Amino acid sequence: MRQAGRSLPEFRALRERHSFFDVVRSPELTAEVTLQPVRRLGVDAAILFSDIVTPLHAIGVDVEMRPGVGPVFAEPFRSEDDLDRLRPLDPESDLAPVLEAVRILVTELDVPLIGFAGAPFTMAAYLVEGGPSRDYARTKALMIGAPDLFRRLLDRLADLSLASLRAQVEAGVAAVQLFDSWAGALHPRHYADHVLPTSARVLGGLADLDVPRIHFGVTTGELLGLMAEAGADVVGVDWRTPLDRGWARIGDRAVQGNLDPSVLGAPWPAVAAEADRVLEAAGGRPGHVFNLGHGVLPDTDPDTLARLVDHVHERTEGRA
Ligand code: 1CP
Repeated sequence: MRQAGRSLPEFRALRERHSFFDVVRSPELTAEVTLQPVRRLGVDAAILFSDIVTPLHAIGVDVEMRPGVGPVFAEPFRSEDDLDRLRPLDPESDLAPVLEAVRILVTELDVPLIGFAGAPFTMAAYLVEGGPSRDYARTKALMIGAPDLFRRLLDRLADLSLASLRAQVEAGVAAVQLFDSWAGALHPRHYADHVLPTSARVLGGLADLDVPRIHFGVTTGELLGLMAEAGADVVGVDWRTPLDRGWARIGDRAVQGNLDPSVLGAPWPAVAAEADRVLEAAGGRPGHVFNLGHGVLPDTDPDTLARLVDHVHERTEGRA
């Protein structure tokens, strides 16, 4: 239930007083907004409040969080010279407030805390496009036209993600999620050749830490087998792929998903029926993490979210 906070009045009230990065730079505010959805909804885990561009912001890349849009970069990535702007991350100093927030949260939460980072491709897409995009045309043109430079860009971003995730685990998060949200824009061959190896390096670089690693992207139905090969313990499935079909592609790993966030706008009986269909597709097999197929939409009624959590708990009671 990522971005559950967006639907909560208490989150909106706080965001009226503080900018996005003001929250991220304050351990107390980060802890507060991370706790808000947990208090209201009764979910089984919390996700740290931050963003996939936080490590870039922390090393001095000029990025603004534009309301209703997302991350916008003042100087998009264009050439080899721009690699120099991506200096290595020193988590203990660059991410000090984030790590302090994790330390506060693990003492306050009675559910596990999930840390996260952006996967190299999705971060590269923001840097190259300069912000959100529909088609990722510049990113793909760079990938195909200058594969060596593209690989060097992804390698730098992989170093950032890996350093950030390792530091989050050391500070106390119980699981990590690697968001390759926009990988679904790629042809499977392009994903396999240009993207999978660097994502696999990030996931492999966490293997010694003994925390579950979740790997997620949107519109990835055709890529699920390859994403599983990248080495995570849990692979997320968005709602466009039936969960059982996605699971067959993923194989012998856990899955997370995959209720369409839009159904939460329907009357309750329809929401419950849709949630039941997801549970039926999982068939009671161990290793299903019930979740939405993507983030909570801002207009979602928080009471519907709370009711959904209760409903899934009732239906799965007694299961591991
Ligand atoms: O306060 C605000 O400005 C509201 C919007 C918002 C929020 C709440 C953004 C801008 N980021 C976040 C926090 C955030 N981002 C979390 C924290 C946990 C939570 O609130 O639930 C997480 C896990 C993310 C991760 C993230 N940011 C992803 C990966 C997950 C996914 O949804 O696929 C992506 C792609 C982003 C980029 C981003 N940041 C914000 C927006 C609106 C976007 C998407 C822009 C786009 O459409 O390209």
